[in-house]
Amino acid sequence: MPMYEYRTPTQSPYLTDPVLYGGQTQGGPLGLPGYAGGFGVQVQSPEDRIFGGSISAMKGDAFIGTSRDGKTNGAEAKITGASMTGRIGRETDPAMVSATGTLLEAGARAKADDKTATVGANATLAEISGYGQVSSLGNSSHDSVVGLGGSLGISAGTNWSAHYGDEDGDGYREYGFTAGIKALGGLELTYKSEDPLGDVARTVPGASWLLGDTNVTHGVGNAISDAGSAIGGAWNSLWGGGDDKKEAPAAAPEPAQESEPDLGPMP
Ligand SMILES: [Ca+2]
Repeated sequence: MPMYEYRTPTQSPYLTDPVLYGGQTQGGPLGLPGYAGGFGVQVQSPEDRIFGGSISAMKGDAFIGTSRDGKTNGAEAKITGASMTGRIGRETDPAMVSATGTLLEAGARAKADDKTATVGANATLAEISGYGQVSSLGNSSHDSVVGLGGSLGISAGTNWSAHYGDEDGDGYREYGFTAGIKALGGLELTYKSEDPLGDVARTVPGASWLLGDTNVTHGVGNAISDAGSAIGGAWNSLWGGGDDKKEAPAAAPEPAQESEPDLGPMP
């Protein structure tokens, strides 16, 4: 990946973005080639800390194809005058709250990585926003996350996301969405669940007791996968794979041998 980067030397565990970068990229879920470039400073705490946050100043980032870190495909352009975020709790903790202050920001995006796909655009002169979520991630095969965000300020925009990542790494993906819209203030709603079909079913009285710990979505997904395999297998045998052709001649002589003893006792 021929990428030019000027990075400020640091011994800190906090992630410091380079002052200037740019060049060709390759990667993401689709393995697309691309270009990325940017400037500015961002200091961000590691995501596994309970108390975290970030500070950005005079920061711009843009990519088309694949992002600089090689994890995202699509396109995004974003410029931030100044931004500061504080966070208590992590993504997989039972509760997480964050607060952000932003001055002069504009951005647009249509992108997807292995966990989330997002389209949206926003422009901000000055804004304060907050977000809170409760999560049962890491407890069962049908965990869910519900989040609510609000903002107030001279800003406008909308962002829509689809979620399909496995944040708690238990083998069950969390499917869901984030919908956000704002004009001089706004709201953002997040819902993610390892079992969205089961969540709907569990609203029926008594269904929760019947279903117990069953993940309905995973079962339906497996059924679709099994049906796909069966169709694939039938398709292969119709067109005769190498193994099927060997079996057919071996099976054919059997009825002929069986018919001879039948004819014997007749006369
Ligand atoms: Ca999961």
